[in-house]
Amino acid sequence: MAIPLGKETQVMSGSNGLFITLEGGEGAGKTTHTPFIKSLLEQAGRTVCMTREPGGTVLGDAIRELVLSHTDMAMTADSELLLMFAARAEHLYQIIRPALQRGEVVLCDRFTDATYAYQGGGRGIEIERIRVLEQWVQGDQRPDLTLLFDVPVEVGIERAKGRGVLDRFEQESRDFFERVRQSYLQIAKNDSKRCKVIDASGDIVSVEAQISRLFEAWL
Ligand code: Z5A
Repeated sequence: MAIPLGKETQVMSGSNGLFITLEGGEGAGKTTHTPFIKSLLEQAGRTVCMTREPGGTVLGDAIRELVLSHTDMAMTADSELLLMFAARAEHLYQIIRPALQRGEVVLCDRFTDATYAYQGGGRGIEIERIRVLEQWVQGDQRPDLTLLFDVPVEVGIERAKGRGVLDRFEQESRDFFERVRQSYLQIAKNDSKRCKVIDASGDIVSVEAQISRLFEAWL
């Protein structure tokens, strides 16, 4: 059954900008490489709007705090899923679609692929249920390009360890993160035109070299 688009989705759809998302498991290096990607885009003459999920708006940041920091609060997988999409609906309405309509490049640290990987692969929610929400909240809006930073789970966990207190996701098991990784790789396989895998297991220079090559071809 086709879902009628919400008022905000209808009003704001259509844009001239570029929507780029960064994805990957724990400690894969998205945050580390964001300034480098931003500088490549700016050298190409583009204005970049940097943002992240969950977050990017007052509501999104409040949801981020709820789902990440409150490690002792009971939360079903469905509640977590719905909160991710509530944050996304606001993010699309307030930040992403307006920036795209101004012709900017939106560089977003995580988006709906993270929902498929974490709530789908990690928590085990059926993909079809996630698809319904994706269509509801986004309409036809999808990223133009996704960089998937891929590292073996052990490497990612080891890198992330040095950061002190663990959030709700960081407290998950190795198996959880393996399912997340495999979900991401499956997404990239199914949608290889949009989703480019970066081997992020090497040092920072080697990861930057891959990113540069990719953007040379892509831009
Ligand atoms: N989540 C979800 O479940 N569903 C959703 O729909 C969405 C999100 C949108 C957000 O957490 C959490 O929300 C996320 C999924 C969930 N949870 N997890 N896990 P976040 O934004 O706080 O965390 P993150 O996105 O996972 O960030 P991260 O763990 O920090 O990963 P990263 O940004 O990819 O890593 P990094 O900070 O760039 O690097 C980690 C460390 O490794 C750092 O010390 C670096 O200096 C080092 N590093 C990075 N690259 C290298 C290389 N190449 N060599 C050596 N060392 C490196």
